[in-house]
Amino acid sequence: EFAKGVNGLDKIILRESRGSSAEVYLYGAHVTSWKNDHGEELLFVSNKAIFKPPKAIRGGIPICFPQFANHGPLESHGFARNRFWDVDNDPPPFPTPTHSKAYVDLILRPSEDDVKVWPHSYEFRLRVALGPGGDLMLTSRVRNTNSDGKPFSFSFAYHTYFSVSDISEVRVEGLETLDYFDNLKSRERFTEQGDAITFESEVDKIYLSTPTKIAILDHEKKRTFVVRKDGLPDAVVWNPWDKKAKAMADFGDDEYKHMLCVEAAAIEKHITLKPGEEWKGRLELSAVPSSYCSGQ
Ligand code: TA6
Repeated sequence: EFAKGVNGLDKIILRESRGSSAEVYLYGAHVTSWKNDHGEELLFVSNKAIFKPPKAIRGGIPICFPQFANHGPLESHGFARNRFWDVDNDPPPFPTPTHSKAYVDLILRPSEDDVKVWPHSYEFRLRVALGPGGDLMLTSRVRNTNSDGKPFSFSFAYHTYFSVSDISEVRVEGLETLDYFDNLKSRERFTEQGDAITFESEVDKIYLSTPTKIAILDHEKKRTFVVRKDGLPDAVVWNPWDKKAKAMADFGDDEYKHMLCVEAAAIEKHITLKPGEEWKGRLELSAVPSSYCSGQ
């Protein structure tokens, strides 16, 4: 169903029969809400988020494309997150059907101005779907439609902001012993040691070639988020902590305690598409009550 969001921006509300829901803004194809069947919000959106172009919405699931962060000449995280997408009424079929009635298809094509900063022709299709159990599924399909025979390369991330009760009680499992780039140490390459990842200061790391499943355990809420990804080898973990929080105009000073970004991404190895080729990147999120033996 269509609705008006903050500042009159168009959004689409998805509702699943058991009660879960999600909201997607056409601005950025940005998921700003994902609620379980108890109506509890599972994504973090800042109280100070600015819902006004060209600023990207702080929270939810920004789409980083065709560039991650400032790893290139484009604006931070590329431009997909601050463009107006269209509803795609007739998307090409998926090889496997979406087992859901609650979904929407969006499409982004380059404008004349976009071509000046990134001189390529493409179709970027995003399907956002709610599964019967309330899982949130995002499928991105990027096709090279260049008519000049040229390939293009890009990096990508689903920059997901999870809502957590207390960051100091959170741990992330599935990234132990992996190599990562530390953005706080001039992107040096390190290897993670020891146990699950916990948080006591700013973190901004790109884990490389990760497993397809990562878990975020929120002890206080007794909730585990399970992130499943496909076509996205890397995973970014980010929490700005207190100093960086204060430096961001669209983020509350204490909000870092209640969020964690775990981002399914393709960063280290860029994706290259020849004309006519298509890439697919899938993210599946579920939120389950933690049992005593979770993580074992
Ligand atoms: O994904 C982590 C990161 O690249 C951080 O370095 C951080 O600054 C953040 O994303 C947010 O970027 P933004 O452009 O949305 O302020």
